[in-house]
Amino acid sequence: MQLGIIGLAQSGKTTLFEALTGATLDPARRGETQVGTIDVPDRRVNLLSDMYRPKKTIFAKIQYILPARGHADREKDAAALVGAVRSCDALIHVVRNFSPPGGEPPRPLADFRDLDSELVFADLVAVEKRLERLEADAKRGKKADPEELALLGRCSEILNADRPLRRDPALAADPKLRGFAFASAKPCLVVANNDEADPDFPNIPELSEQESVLAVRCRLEQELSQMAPEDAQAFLAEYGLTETARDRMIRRSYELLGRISFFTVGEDEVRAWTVARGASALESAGAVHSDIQRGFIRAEVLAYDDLMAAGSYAEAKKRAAVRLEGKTYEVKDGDIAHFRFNV
Ligand SMILES: Nc1nc2c(ncn2[C@@H]2O[C@H](COP(=O)(O)OP(=O)(O)OP(=O)(O)O)[C@@H](O)[C@H]2O)c(=O)[nH]1
Ligand SMILES: [Mg+2]
Repeated sequence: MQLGIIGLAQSGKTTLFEALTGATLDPARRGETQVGTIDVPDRRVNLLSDMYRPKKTIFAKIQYILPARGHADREKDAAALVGAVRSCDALIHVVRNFSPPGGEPPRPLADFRDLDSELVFADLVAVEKRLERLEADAKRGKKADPEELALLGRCSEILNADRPLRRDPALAADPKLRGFAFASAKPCLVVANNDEADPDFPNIPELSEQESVLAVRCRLEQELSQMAPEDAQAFLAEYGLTETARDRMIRRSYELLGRISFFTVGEDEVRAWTVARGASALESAGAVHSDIQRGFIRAEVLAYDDLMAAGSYAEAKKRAAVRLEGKTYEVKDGDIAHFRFNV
């Protein structure tokens, strides 16, 4: 899962990136594009690892991308930003909700709309370019795909009304539009960057199903990410927090993107994989390896809870908790899968 961090200047993007990844950026390089990869904590993986004692234990990963600090020119800046987050599955949009010393009071909703409009504008430019292209082709006798035309027309309508494409989830997820990688179509986690003293939810109404709002005290969380675990626990308690922003945001990202985890286990490796909720056994096999997908025969599936209740794979088998499933089986969160394949 790849998440892009965006936000207006001085909103706290770098601070959040550091809080999420635990990295401390060299001050001289703070303006450059940063990529940070973290393990997704999952107790089930730890317990599976205890059971199998594998050579390798591999957690699911999240990659955070922090685009380089932008141009002074706003339009160029937006274009660069959109380019930088093209490959991301979702966006984390940081809005300032703290007052810097001697600075302007925060205006989170207005800031959000401001940058969001830039995404909308960039997408609109892309849609219009494509429509012009199709029109030129049509003049030369090449017939356009009517379905693509209709989809682009619908996009153009929404974008022209200054609305992000994510407000129409079905359209935003249409496979025929995937190649455009529209920025405003990506699900968006809005992070209100609160002051240290302010745990409260900002005055940003939950925008839509595709925009999930979270209040995070980024500077505080950044300090927290640098601490030893014991100190961090005490610090969390002191600020009335039960969980770090990092963990909260991982959970929200999975929810927002509708992702689940399944596991592969063995003496060599215990590993967590992330797929879309609703993914079939065949698609999930593809997440592991394209050869396994190509040569897919069957999946041997056991629910994590059933394995733990039985105490061992062999015992789970005796209890008939291990099932053989075909290509179309919908993989569930916590499934342990052995793929049988032949290439
Ligand atoms: N009070 C307070 N200040 C913060 C918080 N988060 C960030 N800041 C301060 O705000 C300033 C900007 O933070 P950065 O993380 O550098 O923001 P940015 O969005 O990366 O900034 P640019 O890269 O310049 O666009 C820094 O001086 C931070 O220390 C916060 O939660 N509370
Ligand atoms: Mg920065």
